Amino acid sequence: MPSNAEYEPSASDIARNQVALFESSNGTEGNTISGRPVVILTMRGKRTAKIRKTPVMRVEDAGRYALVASLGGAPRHPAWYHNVVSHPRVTLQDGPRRGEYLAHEAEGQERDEWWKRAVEAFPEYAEYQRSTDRVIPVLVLEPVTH
Ligand code: F42
Repeated sequence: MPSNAEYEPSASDIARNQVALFESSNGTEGNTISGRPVVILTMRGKRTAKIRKTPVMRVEDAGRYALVASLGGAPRHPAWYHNVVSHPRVTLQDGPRRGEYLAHEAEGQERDEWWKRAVEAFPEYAEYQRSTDRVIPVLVLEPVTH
C-alpha cells in the first residue's frame, strides 16, 4: 500500500495509544488486550484516503487473518470496516512482521469457519454478537505475494 499519504491517528485514545506503543516497540509491547494477542491493521480511509491504523484481535490460520468488525457489539460497523471494504489492499503487522494482504468479506461456510476461530482467539466476540442485531462482519486477509 502506498505510504505517501498522510497518517491520521484514530479518534479512539485507546486504539491510538495502542498503535503507537505497538509500532514504537516493533510489536514487542502493546501487542495484547485482556491477555489476548493483538495485531495492527493499516489501511486507506474510505472518504479521506488518509492512512488509518487500528488494533484488532489476532485471528490467524495458515498465514491468513480475519478482521472481526465487532466494535464491542455496537449497533454500527466501525469506520475501519468501511475503509477496508473500499480499499481492500491493507498492511497488517503481527509482532515484528508486516505483510501486505487483500481483504474480502467472508460469507456462509467460510464465515462460519472464521467465526469459530475468532471466538477461540477472543471469546468476547460471542458476547458482542449476542448483544446486537447487527451481523458482525468478518473480513479475511489473503497474503499478497507480489
Ligand atoms: N475493534 C473491532 O472492531 N474489532 C477488534 O477485534 C478490535 C480489537 C481491539 C484491540 C485493541 C484495541 O485497543 C482496540 C480494539 N478494537 C477492536 C477497537 C478498534 O481499534 C477501534 O477503536 C474501534 O473499532 C472503532 O474504530 P473506528 O474505525 O470506528 O475508528 C474511530 C474510533 C475513528 O477513528 N473514527 C474517525 C473519526 O474521525 O470519527 C474516522 C476514522 C476513519 O477511518 N474515517 C474514514 C476516512 O476516510 O478516513 C471514513 C470512514 C467512513 O465510514 O466513511
